[in-house]
Amino acid sequence: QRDYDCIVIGAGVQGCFTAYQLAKNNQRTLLLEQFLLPHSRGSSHGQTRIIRKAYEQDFYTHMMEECYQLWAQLERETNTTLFRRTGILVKGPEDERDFQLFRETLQRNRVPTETLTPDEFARRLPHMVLQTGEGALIDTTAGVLYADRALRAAQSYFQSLGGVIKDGEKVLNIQPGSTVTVTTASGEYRAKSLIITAGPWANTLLSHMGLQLPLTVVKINVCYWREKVPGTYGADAHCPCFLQTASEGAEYHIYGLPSNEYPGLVKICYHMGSETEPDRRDRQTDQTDVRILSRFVSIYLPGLEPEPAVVESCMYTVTPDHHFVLDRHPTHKNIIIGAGFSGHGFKFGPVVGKILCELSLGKVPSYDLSPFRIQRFQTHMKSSL
Ligand code: PYC
Repeated sequence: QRDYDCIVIGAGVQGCFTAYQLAKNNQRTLLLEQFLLPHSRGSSHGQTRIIRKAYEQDFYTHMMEECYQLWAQLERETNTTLFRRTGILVKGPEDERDFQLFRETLQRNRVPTETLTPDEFARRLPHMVLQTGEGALIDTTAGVLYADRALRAAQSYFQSLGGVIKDGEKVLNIQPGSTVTVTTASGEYRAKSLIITAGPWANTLLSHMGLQLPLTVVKINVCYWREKVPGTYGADAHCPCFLQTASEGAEYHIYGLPSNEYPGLVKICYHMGSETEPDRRDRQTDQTDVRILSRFVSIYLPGLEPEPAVVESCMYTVTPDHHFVLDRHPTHKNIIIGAGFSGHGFKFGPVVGKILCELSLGKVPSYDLSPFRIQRFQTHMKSSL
């Protein structure tokens, strides 16, 4: 079959959930992926991600309300466990704006939160360090998402609704128009609308339509740290996920998850990396993020060896303000763009899919999309708007 209602390019988490939503809306949908599935070349691979309501901006906390419901819905539809509740510890210099923003958003939105005094912290989290002047909060709604399992679940449910996935098909050309034509090495496909959810390859695809967004692709060293005593930081030992706000020596956040996928190893990442080209990710060998993490681990997590035991790679596609792009192409209104998830988009997959589906069907979106509009970049991209 060559003719569809909608084609989605990119089968990462955002593309899979978009295709799933389109199929639920009775759209004949093709999901195209350049690599054979599953793969670890983009931004959606790996076994786990964090889900949390703790955010610096209300609009993300609001979107998370529905995200939790939609994750649970996919669990029921596919009879799969996708979420484990662990809570997330948010900690950092109490007088700094960054920490205060989290506290205020949690309070304003009445997210179930615990505030830990230094004594409570020492009792509850004896293997973590709270320095003088640091605050500590636990968003008790947070937890771990089983990421690769979630992608498989969304894909299989999409296929069970008649959706078509073609992997190993790189897009060579896009011809906009009232019918959009997408050319791959295997031929041409046509659809009434196109949705681009291509992660680090967003600008490569948008170049076919004369658009370039101010996106920076960075390589993230995903580091796993060995516990000196196995289980110390395990989910079974009630260790929460954690988020260290910007602190001395770390301009960006540091995130950690309790040991889970690799027994005895704790996943901790720095929320920024060094710029890379998506097809040359492994040529980027900068280790600045690993050095920042080593210092963090030796100060704050004394029960871990201070050098990573395993380092995997991932890419973030970062916008100047770290907010997503969820919008129509400025001139081709039947081309919808989901991009720039800036390393914090995975948990939003179900709601992003719903929004991109709504845009493609010409429905009024369920959320105020002003933080996510392309127009906000006008000063960055005068030439291509
Ligand atoms: O947004 O929760 C998050 C996150 C964790 C690791 C990277 N981003």
